[in-house]
Amino acid sequence: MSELVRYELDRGVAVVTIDNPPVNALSPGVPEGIQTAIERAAADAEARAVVVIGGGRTFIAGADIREFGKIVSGEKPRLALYRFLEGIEDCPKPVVMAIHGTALGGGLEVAMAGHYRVAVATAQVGQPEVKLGIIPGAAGTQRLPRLCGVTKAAELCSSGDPISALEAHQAGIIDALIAGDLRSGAIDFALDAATRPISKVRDRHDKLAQESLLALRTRVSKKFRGQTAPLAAIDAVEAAASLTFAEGCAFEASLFNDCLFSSQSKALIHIFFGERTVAKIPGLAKDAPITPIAQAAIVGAGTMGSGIATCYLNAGIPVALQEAGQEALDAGVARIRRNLASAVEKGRITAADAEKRLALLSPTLTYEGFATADIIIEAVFENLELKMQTFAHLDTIAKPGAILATNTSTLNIDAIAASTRRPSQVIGHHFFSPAHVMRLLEIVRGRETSDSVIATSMDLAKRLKKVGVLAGNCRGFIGNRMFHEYMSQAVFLVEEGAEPSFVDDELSKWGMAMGPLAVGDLAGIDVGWRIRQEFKHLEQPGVRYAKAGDRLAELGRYGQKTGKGWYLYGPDRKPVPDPEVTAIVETVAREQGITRRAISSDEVLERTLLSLVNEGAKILAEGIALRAVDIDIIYVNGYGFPAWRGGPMKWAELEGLAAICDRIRALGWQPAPLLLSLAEGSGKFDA
Ligand code: HSC
Repeated sequence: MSELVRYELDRGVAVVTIDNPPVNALSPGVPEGIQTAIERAAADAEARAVVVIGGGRTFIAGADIREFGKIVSGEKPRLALYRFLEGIEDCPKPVVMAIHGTALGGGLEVAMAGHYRVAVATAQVGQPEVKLGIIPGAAGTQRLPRLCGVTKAAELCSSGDPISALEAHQAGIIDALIAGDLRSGAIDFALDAATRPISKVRDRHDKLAQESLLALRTRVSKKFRGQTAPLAAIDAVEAAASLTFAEGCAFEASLFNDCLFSSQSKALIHIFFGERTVAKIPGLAKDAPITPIAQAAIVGAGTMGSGIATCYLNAGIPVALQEAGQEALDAGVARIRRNLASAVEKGRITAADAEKRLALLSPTLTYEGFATADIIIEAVFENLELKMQTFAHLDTIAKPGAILATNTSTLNIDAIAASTRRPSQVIGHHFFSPAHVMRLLEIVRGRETSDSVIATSMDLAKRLKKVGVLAGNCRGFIGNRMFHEYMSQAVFLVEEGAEPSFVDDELSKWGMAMGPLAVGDLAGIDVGWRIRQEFKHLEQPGVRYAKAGDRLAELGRYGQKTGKGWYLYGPDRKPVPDPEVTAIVETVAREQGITRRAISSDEVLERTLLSLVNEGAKILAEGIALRAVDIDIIYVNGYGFPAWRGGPMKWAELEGLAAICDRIRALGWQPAPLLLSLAEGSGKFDA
């Protein structure tokens, strides 16, 4: 027997245990091990039935995704996989799949090849392949509709979202829920099943009626704009109703192949592993102690402060929230209440949960509760002098060992740290607005930040349900330094003749969650304007600066909050193009001697996207980002960059770095030296 799969007899049942930590993926050796065990059980006179169960924390989490990159042709491995699953189904003794943790992707496909599935109530099942840019590739699109019907199967395969064991039981995917010990319950179930005839899922037809999937297709096209796998998953499931099982599998196989070899799947797999890679910090002392965070305090109850407070409350961490004036403090508390109420409305938490969380909040005008806090987060106005004063004060009240974090989005962490006597305890925690919604936390290390403070921050990010990415200290760090270049190009394009809505539409058609100018209106044009004032002394003669945004801010057009910015906004907050903006921009262009002209869609995409890539490469070369994937994870989670394009750096790599350098030159710019050297070498950022 393989080391990855164990075989033992228990009360006359062959128990086959998969033991491939951490998640029992179907790595090489696992399918072979299961197959051998099933054959042994079939021949074992003492075994009346078989139970297949996962060792450790889960059933099978799917195919081994790391293996996908090695596949050059999908044919051979998949055919072997189909035969392996049919081998389970052809076992003359009942095979019961006992599920705990997750049965995902290939894991659920293995489970469906069994004659029965039982699960503990906490288990989850699903076909998440579309999240990796592929579709189920081991007959999942053909067996699932045979268990739960075409519509439900198409929903599961196209959304990629898992469902609870309870829902799977109601849908017919799971035959029984086991209370108490899973292994023992599954053996009881198997002994009972041994008294009944066996039926194979692939032979079932009773749930295979043709159903209209039009509404689902429309929903999926909208939700997964630009992606091919979700619609391909629907096609494959739909085919189950009209084709034989073997024909359906062949159809699935051809769609699976198209998806597997697409750049969308490469991009999404890169993001899957990237989200796990960013948690690993090379060079950080392995034994760096993680400070237990039991209590937090926040300075500033504005939009950011109250959003950050909501995150901490959601994680069950008590928060002292300070503001200088009663009115502002009350407004902050009201915002937190609204955030929690909205989670209740959406059914994410109960009203009782919301009250419990709110009870953890202590609003204060006097820094009460700060002296005992394990972490203090500063979320005051984006002004260096103010932040330095705030930190100097926090230094006098925080307990020794407390972490002092700043939510600055651009300012110098070292300057802020220098205003305290404990620069090693100071770090940037750059949250993205709305802070309780956006998944990204950019963690900015200063020159003297200790390993322990970094390790604690990375750990805390997970507790707050964020993706924490470590960045070095420079103006704007990773995210906003790149965004500055991107936004500047968007504004230049408008100054040169493009309508704001044209720039935004082209980028959102390309896949960005929102266009940059609409983002500016959402975040507040005044924010960027104030930051530019802060850095005005650094402006150089002969270098072009985006002026039109400043002009809008000077006219009080701050964006959504004032009802007008790059667009006009009514109560529905939908952006409406405003001829006044065109007139303002024309004036700004005239003042700068710019002759306005027609701008093509290509030019919009090239200038905005390549500005991101070129600046990203500089950031990488300077060591501000640890790896290219850190930049990608920041852009996908904080800036609405489409995950299926892999983030700006992976996108550039998939386009070909040599071609990217040529395209940058064609714009009259200099490619970053790192891009040039990689283009001549491996063509890959992580080589
Ligand atoms: C699939 O199954 C396709 C099928 O249709 C078969 C197709 C046939 C193809 C034939 C060839 C032609 N593989 O997330 P965590 C690693 S597609 C490899 O921190 P958690 C992960 O990288 C697959 N590695 O744990 C991490 O490694 P690290 C469908 C995998 O408890 C470690 O395990 N399945 C892996 O928070 C721990 O992971 C999925 O998409 C995998 N499948 O969450 C499920 N899964 O420590 C993907 C995990 O070195 N996985 N790893 O960083 C998950 O959603 C989550 O990992 C779990 C656990 C919910 C399972």
